[in-house]
Amino acid sequence: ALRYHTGWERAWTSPAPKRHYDVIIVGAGGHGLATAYYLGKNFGITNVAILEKGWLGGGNTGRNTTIIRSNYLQDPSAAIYEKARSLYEDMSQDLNYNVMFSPRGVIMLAQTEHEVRGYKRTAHANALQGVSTEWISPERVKELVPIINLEGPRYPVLGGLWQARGGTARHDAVAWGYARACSAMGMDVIQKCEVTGVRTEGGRVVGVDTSKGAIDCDKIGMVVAGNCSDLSQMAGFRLPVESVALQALVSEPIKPCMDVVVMANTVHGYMSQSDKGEMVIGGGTDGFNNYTQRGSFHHIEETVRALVETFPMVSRLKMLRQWGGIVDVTGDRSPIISSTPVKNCFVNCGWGTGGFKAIPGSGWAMAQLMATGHSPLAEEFTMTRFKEGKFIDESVAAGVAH
Ligand code: FAD
Ligand code: PYC
Repeated sequence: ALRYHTGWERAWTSPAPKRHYDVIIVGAGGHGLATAYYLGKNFGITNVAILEKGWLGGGNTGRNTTIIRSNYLQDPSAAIYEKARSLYEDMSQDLNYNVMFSPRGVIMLAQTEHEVRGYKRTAHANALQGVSTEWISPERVKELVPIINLEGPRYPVLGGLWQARGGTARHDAVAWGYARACSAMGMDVIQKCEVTGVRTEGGRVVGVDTSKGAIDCDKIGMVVAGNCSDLSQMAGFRLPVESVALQALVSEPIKPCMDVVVMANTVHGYMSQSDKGEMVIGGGTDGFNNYTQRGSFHHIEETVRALVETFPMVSRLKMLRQWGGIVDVTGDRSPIISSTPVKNCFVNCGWGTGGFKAIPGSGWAMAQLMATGHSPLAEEFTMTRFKEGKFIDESVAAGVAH
């Protein structure tokens, strides 16, 4: 069908690297591209290269299950995730690129008394933070999700935390939309360009070594998710982050049967239906650190078992594809958006299992931090908080078992 479709205009250019840039962003995932975009849009900084070792969006950004919500507990988290969620609302217009944001609503099921208390507490916190969420009864859950089994052989559904303006977006389109906009501002998006070294002089960053040669720069932003420990080691400091595989799978496409996103964190599985009709399913992280973009097999069985319990119709579905990504997990399950011990070297990582929803807010804050040295949205997310004991504990809101 595409036979006669030749001569398409490229959405972004693929130039050879220049000798020098004002800013180098390492990693062309959603967070790196959004950082570059807001550097240009909000601060007029466009002499920027975004260096990507593989293909654009080929990391976790292109591997995630696209859930967007801002129902976190702590104030700094609610602020940045809600900023992100609100930027998703008009991202398609802003980028003039359809990212298919679908605010269809997200339910986090409560299946133990402990979860009931936890989610009611989150709903109260969200009310104070100006984030619109509500506690809903099992009957309301059933109205929203007719295919659900409220009884559950192990855990009955006792209610849920509902965010009506949460939802999903097309993950690749988010990366492609930002890349096109960056390229249109004159930035260089350079793929197949692996950063292999970070050069410093007198404690400040001066450039990077790459598979396409050395490139000088005034500032560098490391935005490489599961590879952040490697990058920080190149620059001479360590990050309190562990890298671990998280996986997902999709079923064969079926007729529309569920028009909200459901997360069942006690039995541990979550599910939504894609526009193609596939049921998009995910579970917990591997229990050991690794760099395989695959995930352990026993997790598939555990995840599907949890979903069969919650949605009995899943037992009759065939699964089509399974894949994994390497997520970068911190001790308090909150991200790091921070300056580092190396001057003019900044890091954005630690989004773990939940950074897709944060992409625009994170890019907004990181660009502000890199351009001005300070960002109100990022100020609590320093890498020094782990030494100072100022944790931002989001282990419940993360929703995915680590
Ligand atoms: P990435 O998209 O991984 O981008 C980093 C880039 O850096 C990569 O492209 C990589 O190739 C590049 N890179 C690495 N090292 C180098 C180097 N040396 N030189 C040059 N480039 C380099 N989040 C949600 O909010 N909702 C979800 O539903 C959700 N589901 C998930 C499901 C799965 C299976 C997985 C794996 C993750 C999920 N996440 C979810 C988490 C989310 O995907 C990530 O937090 C987010 O995509 C991170 O984006 P990023 O831009 O930081 O990283
Ligand atoms: O952060 O909402 C989330 C999420 C769901 C699945 C993986 N992460």
